[in-house]
Amino acid sequence: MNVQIGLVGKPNVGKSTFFAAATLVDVKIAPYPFTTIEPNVGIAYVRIPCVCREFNVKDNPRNSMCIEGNRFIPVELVDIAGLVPGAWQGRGLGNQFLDHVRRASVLIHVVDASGSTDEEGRPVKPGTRDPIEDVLFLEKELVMWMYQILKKDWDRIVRMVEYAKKDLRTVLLERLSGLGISERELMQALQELELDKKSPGSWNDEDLMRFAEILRELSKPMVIAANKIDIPEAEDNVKRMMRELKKYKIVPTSAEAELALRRAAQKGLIKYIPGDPDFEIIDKASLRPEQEKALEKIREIMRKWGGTGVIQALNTAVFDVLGMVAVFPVADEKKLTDTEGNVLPDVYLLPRDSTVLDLARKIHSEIAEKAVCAIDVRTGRKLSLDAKLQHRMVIRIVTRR
Ligand SMILES: Nc1nc2c(ncn2[C@@H]2O[C@H](COP(=O)(O)OP(=O)(O)OP(=O)(O)O)[C@@H](O)[C@H]2O)c(=O)[nH]1
Ligand SMILES: [Mg+2]
Repeated sequence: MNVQIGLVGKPNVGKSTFFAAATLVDVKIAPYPFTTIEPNVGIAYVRIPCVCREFNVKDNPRNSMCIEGNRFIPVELVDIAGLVPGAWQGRGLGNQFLDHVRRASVLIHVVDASGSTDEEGRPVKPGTRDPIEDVLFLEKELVMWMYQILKKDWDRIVRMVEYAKKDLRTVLLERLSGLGISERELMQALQELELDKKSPGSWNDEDLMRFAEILRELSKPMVIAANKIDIPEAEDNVKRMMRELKKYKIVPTSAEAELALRRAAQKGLIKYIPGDPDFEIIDKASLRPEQEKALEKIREIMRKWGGTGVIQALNTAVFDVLGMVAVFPVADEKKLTDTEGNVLPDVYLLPRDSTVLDLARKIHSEIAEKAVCAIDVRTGRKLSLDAKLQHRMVIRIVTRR
């Protein structure tokens, strides 16, 4: 698995609740700050329409799941400790926190949209805290963190480039490799700011700060989960966030509702496919009145917002923000099977702009060595090894013997 999604945010906003709902791993959830200290790591799923219905086959998935024509693809989810202002200087669980951010390819910033927690996560009356402040603060923490990593070493970087005549890109890439920044991202950042034309000795603080800002955007792209939408005060805040924070994708969520639904479904009380806009009560007689009331309240929230938003937030992170594609490789393009006869067994998530050859490499190095071309199974068309993959393609890789 190559996608790691990090859940970040100040304490007490619902990160662990989101994590528990998405993974069904039992973790500690409590109404006070710093409940989570060690990060929780688990498997969550993104959801796409499976191709089984379109091809009219009954599939037997191996690396994913298919529920009534919806394919659920595993991704790694990490629930990180809460972040408080000044973390980049080591406040709170600062350094530990940032260490876990390093590994994530995309972040879901869980925000308390109801405004019922202050800047450090202590409970306050709903509507008191402006969640937009929380978004801006986290952004600043991440930028300052990157800025400080660069700043600390800048004199050395200058010496290496100007006296030891090393290439700026190579030196920066090495310095930033721990942050998961690729060469392409680095080049893009340098070009956008026209810093590639400037010698590092002449960069001023403002250059360094803008550079850190762009690196943040490129290397740790972010989705905002505007959480706690079940609290009435959240509604106006969510609307305002959508108006004022155009730079981010904002997904309204109720992690608590999703967790309740998944648990009820696990117990067989309801039928709910994660990500659906609604659910069905299976056995009304076995529900206690307060359970039924709680479920009906959740239904109202879902009607209003189109669902609980948890799967939507994960999907937005993987497909919209990272731009990944999900591809179904098969060995037999007529039967849509692998070599063992499993129908549509696997689906792979690949980064934006991946090619047929990238897919082959991902399946097996031997397949990549022997690959000559591929078939787009939907159209029957031949694809070269450098052809770009598209989302929901079914592909047969043709190999020489
Ligand atoms: N109303 C409402 N409450 C929620 C929601 N999600 C989480 N909560 C509550 O918010 C409180 C904090 O939840 P946690 O999941 O522990 O928060 P956290 O962000 O992991 O907190 P730390 O680990 O301390 O950083 C708990 O009382 C949850 O029940 C939600 O969608 N709606
Ligand atoms: Mg937590």
